[in-house]
Amino acid sequence: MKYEFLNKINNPSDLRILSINDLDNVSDELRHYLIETVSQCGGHFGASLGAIELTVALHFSFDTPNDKLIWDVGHQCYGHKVLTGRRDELHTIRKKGGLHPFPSKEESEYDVFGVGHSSTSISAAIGMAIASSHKEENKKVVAIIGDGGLSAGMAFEALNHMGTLDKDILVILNDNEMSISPNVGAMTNYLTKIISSKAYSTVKEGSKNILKKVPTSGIFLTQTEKHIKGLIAPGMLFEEMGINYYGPIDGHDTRFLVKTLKNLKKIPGPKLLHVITKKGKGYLPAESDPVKYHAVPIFDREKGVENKINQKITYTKVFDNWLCDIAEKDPRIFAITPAMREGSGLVNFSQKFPDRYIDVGIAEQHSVTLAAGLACEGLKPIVCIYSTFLQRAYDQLVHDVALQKLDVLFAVDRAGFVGADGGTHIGAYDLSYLRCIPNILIMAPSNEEECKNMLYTGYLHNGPAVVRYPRGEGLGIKIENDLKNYDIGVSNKIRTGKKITVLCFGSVLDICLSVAEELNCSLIDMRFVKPIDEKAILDAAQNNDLIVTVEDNSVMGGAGSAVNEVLSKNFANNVKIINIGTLDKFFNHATREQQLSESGISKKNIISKIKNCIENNNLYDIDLSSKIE
Ligand SMILES: Cc1ncc(C[n+]2csc(CCOP(=O)(O)OP(=O)(O)O)c2C)c(N)n1
Repeated sequence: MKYEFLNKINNPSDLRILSINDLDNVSDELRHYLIETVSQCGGHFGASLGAIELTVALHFSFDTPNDKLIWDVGHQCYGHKVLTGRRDELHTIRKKGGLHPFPSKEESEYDVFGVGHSSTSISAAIGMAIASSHKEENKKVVAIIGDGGLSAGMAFEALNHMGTLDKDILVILNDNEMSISPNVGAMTNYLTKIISSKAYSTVKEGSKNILKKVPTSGIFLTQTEKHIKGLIAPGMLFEEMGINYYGPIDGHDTRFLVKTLKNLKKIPGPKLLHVITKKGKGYLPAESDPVKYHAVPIFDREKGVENKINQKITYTKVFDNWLCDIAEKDPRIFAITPAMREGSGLVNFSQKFPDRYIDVGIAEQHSVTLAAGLACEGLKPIVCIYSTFLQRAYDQLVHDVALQKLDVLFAVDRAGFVGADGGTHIGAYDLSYLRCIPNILIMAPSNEEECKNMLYTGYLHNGPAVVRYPRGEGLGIKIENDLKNYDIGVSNKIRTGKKITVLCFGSVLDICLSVAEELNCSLIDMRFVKPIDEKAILDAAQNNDLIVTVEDNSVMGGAGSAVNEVLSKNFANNVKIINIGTLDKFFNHATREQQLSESGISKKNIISKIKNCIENNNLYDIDLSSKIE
């Protein structure tokens, strides 16, 4: 396709000089461009395709970046990136040094709020609207949130606040009836009712006429508003909260979207425009399988995304298999997900045990306290959650689960570096934020067999237990049929060497092993972060000159810090210690390997640190030079 219009749009003002009659062409070209580019570079896909007309209409109707567009999650912002000067870089998205996966303040003045985690947009918009009014700037503020994003507590909290304000805020509810998987919850049912009611089809036509009549005077506006409201009784839920509800309207009709937005600009106060879109719009395979096309690898446009055959089993799959097996035997098991059925490996469980599968929507806080309630009644809840999203439920973890010593197992996926999703999704803090909570058992498997056994150990343990494992494939080792209940707080010595002991926490074992073999040092797979194997640490301190701790969690407060605490508590200050882990900075998108290496979690860096330590401290007469690159 020749991008006759798109090639001339280097920023939204180039779009705004076009005629409204050209906007359909712009949308068509933008859609084609996204399909062409993302099929060659991979990335989030379906949500951006569904939001194309909306994106074009928003930048056409508002004075961006002076007016603020705040995208929720930000996975639907590829079209926005293209229209705001990043067209030619789109193919670099999610790669090291390339465009950020989501809107990022450091990348563009059009990305007015950094995102990645969902349901923040309305709160941020309220903050900006209050600031705009305080500074008498009269900026328009628009939050664009999906029906999935709306299922989170934060979004409800923000609406609750917004309805009491006289601030000029527009929330666009981009409703495609999908989260990553089909959306859930009473609000979703309510929205579906609005869409499927007769009101939608009549309003679709009827509101066109109404909006044409919207006058500029406040008094008449109120009458018009009333007229619209009268037609669309279902939106009364928002109305009752003090938020003017408009819609539902067709989110793929660019011209009508523009007319509506331009009219809504004239209406003061908090407003919500309900826009109906189709996820994956314009690429048939994505329309018919939006779950698969939520995010895609590189694919052939003719054939679509082909199913990947993994050589090695992923940690997520280890969890999936273990969970289905154990649930077969134990009817008390419930699996809870905050809207991450696919990512957390729960598709099989949800099909085999639908009565014991709970998708709460994007509601991490609720998922944890819900589990606490189930545990109070003697059931065995398993909260299946990404490390980065567990951050949302911290107080629930402390106050509702740990304090009451409730029997909840946390299967924490995507711990450590996660690669292309970037800084917003890094799971490098969980060991630090979990370790300080009393009553909690924390395990970090170094391979897939250990992962299975730790899940089992956590399941048998009576109290809160966490197994945190990384994104992606394990080491490719054989997974035994039998389940082992590990001795709590006992490590596993992998290798005996001389003068140096490497203490490995979790999935960085292969790196640790290569270091230990190269330098002939001892290597311990610590297995438990809490309770930590104090005996093994003190033995290592007594018999070595140097201890090296390695983990894919923040050095600050992480597992290495736990080792330091054991040493200082026992006055074992004869031994030098090097803590390797993620650095005190946010990491951008890159491959997981690149992120590990950037943080110095690599064979080369660890060996060089060991060498420096030996030299600087005159530790002993050892010639490592021949072995160090
Ligand atoms: C706090 C949080 N939990 C989970 C996710 C993972 N996630 C990314 S997109 C998404 C679905 C969002 O659905 P919706 O807002 O309706 O947008 P759509 O993809 O349907 O356009 C989820 C659950 C997230 N980004 N943030």
